[in-house]
Amino acid sequence: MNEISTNWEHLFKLDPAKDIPDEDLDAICESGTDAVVVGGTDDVTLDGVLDLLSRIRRHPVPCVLEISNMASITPGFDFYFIPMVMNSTEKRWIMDLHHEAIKEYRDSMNWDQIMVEGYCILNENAKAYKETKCEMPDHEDVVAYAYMAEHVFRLPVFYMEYSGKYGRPELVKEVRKQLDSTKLIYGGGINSASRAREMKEQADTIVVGNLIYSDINKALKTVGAVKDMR
Ligand code: 1GP
Repeated sequence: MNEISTNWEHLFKLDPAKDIPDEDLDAICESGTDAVVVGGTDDVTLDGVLDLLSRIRRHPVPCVLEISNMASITPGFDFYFIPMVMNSTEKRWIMDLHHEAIKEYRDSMNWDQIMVEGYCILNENAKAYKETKCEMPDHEDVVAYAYMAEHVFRLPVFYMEYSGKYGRPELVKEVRKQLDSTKLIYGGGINSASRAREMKEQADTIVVGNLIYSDINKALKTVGAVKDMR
């Protein structure tokens, strides 16, 4: 396991399809977050990714590309996260796209920079849920996916993705209990410092996305909320 998955507590996720003023982007990068992730579902283009990359690069914060499609893959990021959507009903989102990418990029892949994420998408209204043709797991299913992420696939990370919706802390807690070496990332619906703290009590890492665009000041406060827990 590498530094990526062991130490990070707070991540901001920027969507390349959304506009963000320089002032807000600078504040995000200088907030004390552990890394800024670039990732989205709809309209993720190479131009959009490169624009964010060049602006984030003015700051020392680590910069991660969460790969959503082949067309927007580019060198220049510190790390690359590759989602493997465990509750997708289509093999394409679990293995085939990855297979295609390996054939194309194998010679230039540096595995010290790459992390495969066992994704479990838990909001049926999320674009990513629909796009990847997910089915909704019940609690027992989620716990079993987490167990598989660690013991079957030996993934460094299991990501409970509620994108746009706040999840159930009790379920996150239950999932966390399954995991030993695999780290737990939680993302979705964190719209306040107290929610950030509540989910960080259960998960190793929390991700804040939409709040950056709806209320930048509240988004910035989630960093301190998490870091003050130590
Ligand atoms: C999305 O998990 C992240 O991929 C964060 O979710 O946008 O709801 O904060 P929100």
